[in-house]
Amino acid sequence: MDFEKLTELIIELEVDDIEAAVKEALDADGKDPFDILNALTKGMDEVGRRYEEKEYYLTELVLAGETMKEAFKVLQPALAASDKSIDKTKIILATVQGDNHDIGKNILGSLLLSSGFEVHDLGMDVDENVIVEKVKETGATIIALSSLLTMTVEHIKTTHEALKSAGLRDKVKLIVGGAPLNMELAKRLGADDFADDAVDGVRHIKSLAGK
Ligand code: B12
Repeated sequence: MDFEKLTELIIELEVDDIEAAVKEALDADGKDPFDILNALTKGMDEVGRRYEEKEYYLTELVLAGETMKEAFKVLQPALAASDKSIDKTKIILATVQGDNHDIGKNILGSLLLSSGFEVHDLGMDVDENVIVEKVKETGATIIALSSLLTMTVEHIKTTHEALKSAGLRDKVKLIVGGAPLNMELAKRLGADDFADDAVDGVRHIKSLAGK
């Protein structure tokens, strides 16, 4: 199992074959899990490029996320067991309270994982106090919130305020995304940043993390 093949499997969205391929690379070939991660990330970069060039659409982006998730099932334990450390910027990911849309959030989550971030996904309909507690528990420095409903964007503000009350607001960067938002509204609600889609979101988050 060579690295090009792993990159290719991601680009070709081979969701059914990727897990076995990563396993083979780890077990039979004894490959370094970090080199495998690099090969997979290279594939995701290409998927992102194709999406931006409109060669791939949302369906492909979703499938690429699923393919990465399958790969991570076997890769994650190997990465954790390895003594090398990668940059583990911690990110809390959630869909705001009252909102049960999570497809976009999940795509962002899988792209962040494949970029080597430590992702704490709290799911959908998440109360701001749960987010505050998770920041305390993990020491996360970035919070990425998704809101798809006009009705729920207010919860970005309540999260911003809850962080402020807890004395944590200046310790974290808050980035938001979702169709009803734009940079201006995001800033008005107290967020630090906004991105239109998940690919751009990863780019913004890398910059917020100082990478
Ligand atoms: C699928 C869907 C659902 C599914 C959600 C399933 C799930 N597990 O997510 C179900 C059926 C549950 C649902 C329910 C409802 N929905 Co709905 N839903 C949609 C739909 C069709 C697609 C959303 C989606 O997944 N898009 C694909 C993903 C990939 O795109 P995305 O979420 O926008 O994410 C991208 C970017 O926004 C960005 N992004 C997203 N989050 C983040 C976060 C960060 C930090 C960053 C950087 C980027 C980022 O990156 C993503 C990928 O590039 C949209 C219409 C549409 N075309 O958007 C309506 C839509 C969002 N729904 C809507 C409505 C009204 C509802 C309901 C209220 C309907 C009802 N009357 O019951 C309920 C609300 C339930 C609730 N409490 O949340 C409206 C919202 C209108 C508004 N502006 O408020 C929409 C726009 C449909 C419409 N035109 O009316 N819905």
